[in-house]
Amino acid sequence: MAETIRAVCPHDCPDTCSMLVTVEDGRAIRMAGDPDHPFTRGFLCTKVAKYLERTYHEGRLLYPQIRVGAKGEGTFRRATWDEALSLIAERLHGVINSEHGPQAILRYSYAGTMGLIHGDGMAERFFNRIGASKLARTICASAGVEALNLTYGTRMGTDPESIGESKLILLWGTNTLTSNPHLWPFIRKAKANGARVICIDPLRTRTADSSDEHIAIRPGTDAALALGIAHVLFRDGLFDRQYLDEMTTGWEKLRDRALNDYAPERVAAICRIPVDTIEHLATRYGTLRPTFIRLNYGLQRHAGGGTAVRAISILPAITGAWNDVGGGMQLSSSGTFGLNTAAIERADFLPPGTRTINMSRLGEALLDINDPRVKAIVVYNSNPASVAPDRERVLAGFRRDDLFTVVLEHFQTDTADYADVLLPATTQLEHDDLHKAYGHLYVMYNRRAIEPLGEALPNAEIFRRLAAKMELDAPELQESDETLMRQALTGSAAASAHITLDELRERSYMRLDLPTPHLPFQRGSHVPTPSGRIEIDSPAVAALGLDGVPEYIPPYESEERAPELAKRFPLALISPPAHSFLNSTFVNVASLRRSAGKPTLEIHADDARSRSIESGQRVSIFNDRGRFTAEAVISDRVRPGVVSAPSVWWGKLTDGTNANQTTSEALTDLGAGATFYDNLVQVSVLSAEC
Ligand SMILES: Nc1nc2c(c(=O)[nH]1)N[C@H]1C(S)=C(S)[C@@H](COP(=O)(O)OP(=O)(O)OC[C@H]3O[C@@H](n4cnc5c(=O)[nH]c(N)nc54)[C@H](O)[C@@H]3O)O[C@H]1N2
Ligand SMILES: Nc1nc2c(c(=O)[nH]1)N[C@H]1C(S)=C(S)[C@@H](COP(=O)(O)OP(=O)(O)OC[C@H]3O[C@@H](n4cnc5c(=O)[nH]c(N)nc54)[C@H](O)[C@@H]3O)O[C@H]1N2
Ligand code: SF4
Ligand SMILES: [Mo]
Repeated sequence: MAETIRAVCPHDCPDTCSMLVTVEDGRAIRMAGDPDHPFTRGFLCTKVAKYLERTYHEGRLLYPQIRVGAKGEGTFRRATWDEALSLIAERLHGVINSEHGPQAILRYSYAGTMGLIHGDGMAERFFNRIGASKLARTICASAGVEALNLTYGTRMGTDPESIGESKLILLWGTNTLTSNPHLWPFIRKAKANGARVICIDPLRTRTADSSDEHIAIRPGTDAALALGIAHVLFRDGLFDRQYLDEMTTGWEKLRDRALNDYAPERVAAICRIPVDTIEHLATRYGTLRPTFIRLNYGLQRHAGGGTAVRAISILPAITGAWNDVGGGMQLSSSGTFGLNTAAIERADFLPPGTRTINMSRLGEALLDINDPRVKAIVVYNSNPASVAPDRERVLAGFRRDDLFTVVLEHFQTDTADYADVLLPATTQLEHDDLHKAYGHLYVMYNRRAIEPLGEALPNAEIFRRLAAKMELDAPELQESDETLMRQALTGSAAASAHITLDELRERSYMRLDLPTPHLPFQRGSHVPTPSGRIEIDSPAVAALGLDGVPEYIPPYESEERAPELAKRFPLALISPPAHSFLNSTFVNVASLRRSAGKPTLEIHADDARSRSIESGQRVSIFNDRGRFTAEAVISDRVRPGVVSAPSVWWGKLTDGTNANQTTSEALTDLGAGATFYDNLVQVSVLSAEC
């Protein structure tokens, strides 16, 4: 007897799809996008269409294991849960009771699942209770998050379901068809209504191919382009003075800066695009209505990434685009939800003064920090040995003999190879969870579809059992998933106050209680900043030592800031998400690895010629931090001076290397985020090297 269950895609993706899982005799046999969900609209992406291949993959971890070989070698013996948890309890107690103390334990996680319970839910509660070092989760979005928080007081944007009304759509630093595909039907609707779609991206992505125009900007220069657009808007009187006066602070300062310093000629030189392109773009932006900007996280992975997001996010305030249905801007809808995640995570358990470690500097954390030295690391929902920057240092850290490493995983990833204890976790089909989204406005319930495979356990259950094994007496560490869900839905903000767990379970997803469409910054709206306005001039930004009004900040690794480095390593490497992978997830799924092919480096013919590189040759891509290898693809999809290596490959499934051998631990201007795409390299033919 087949049964259909509604689940939620757990991945770090703005679309948070509703999935229909068909189960027969206890086995999931089919998965499809939910046709009834207003954002999912009946389809899943290339990757998650293979979720069953991943779930029933022969490499699934099915029982706890304890390391027997050298670190990194990946040889383990089977253990019982009791033995594995006893060992972890003993080792963590050992650290807590040593001179190092509990802060020598580091939690390390990101978004393997975005579920509120099995994501950072119960795990945070556990680590707060034992007083482990906090983790600043900066590896993806923190520059943009901080930029929006500082400028708008929250992360809210245009209702994505309304953008079919738009007449001009800027896809800015987003490969929408790859990384946010469920927005595309709405873009298509706008196109059918005559909208013009312009993609701003150094790479000619499949999204650029499907747009009306592609502006191949030089990486890391978007703030200059935004200020150039502002220049034209102010110069030509294309601004909404009433909106600026009522809703913003400091717009005159921005106007003066844009008019004085960001003439299209100068911006053209910074961004290496034609002056006309800037003029046309700005004139269209100032004269068409409604205008919508889809901004995604790609452009903030640079030195000035936070300021770039601030500069772009201010454009709809200049033209008053926020007043229009289908107008405005969206980076993340996550601040709209207001669920009570604090009640799950219990930061109040944490001893005052506990230090924070930045996850984007894991190499530094494991190798250089001594006050106290990290003696134990517990990794879950993340694969740092593949995805964290400056991989050579990360791996050197994991190799430390005096480091005790626990990894909770589905598979034996690059990181799992370094585990002392490796624990099998359930997938989304094997547990219940509660989800918000960052690209739409629905709260969702993931219902378990099948029994856990082998001895796998959900993250929250693993931490409950570990707490019991460690004899931690707090009853909160034994609360059930259901209790945690009810806590998250109690005391939440007005938009989700109507949602009860019982109704949500029955309906599977519920829209936030907001008008349709939701116009978050329409004139007259309350803006949750200290001034109650959109802070174009931000005292909080100034307090960080930056300019209070956005100003172009060149990449760390650029001719402007590091001319000597730029001579030795003249190519800007972008290592963007591959279409068939989700960060490093799915790399071990055979069908998806087949469609990804092999690690490639796209390089422009001019750059290839001067290095005697031919298509199909193996090349070495390197800088002072490290090197990786890939197959050269000569392509006009990259501009001269830019190379692209779709990522994130597992080192162990290639020649042991990936693009993060070259990326750096440097941090963004706002939000202390990772700067994956602020990365200069040189490329040479591999055979010539050896
Ligand atoms: N298929 C697939 N989908 C994914 C993911 C995945 O790995 N695979 N990852 C998920 C996650 S975790 C995230 S954070 C999102 C990321 O999705 P996006 O936010 O879309 O981010 P990226 O793909 O990192 O970058 C988007 C585009 O920005 C461009 N870019 C790089 N530097 C610059 C710049 O300086 N200026 C401009 N204008 N553009 C620039 C890149 O070339 C890239 O095409 O996608 C999610 N969705
Ligand atoms: N060079 C380069 N590096 C990048 C990026 C890039 O564009 N270029 N992108 C960056 C970005 S945007 C991000 S968000 C990070 C992503 O970094 P991560 O969040 O580490 O993402 P993944 O690589 O998808 O690894 C998630 C892991 O969690 C595991 N997992 C999934 N669900 C569960 C669960 O329920 N329990 C447990 N215990 N484990 C689970 C999966 O099997 C997977 O191995 O990578 C960053 N690294
Ligand atoms: S990864 Fe994104 S697009 Fe794919 S199914 Fe999940 S939420 Fe939908
Ligand atoms: Mo991300």
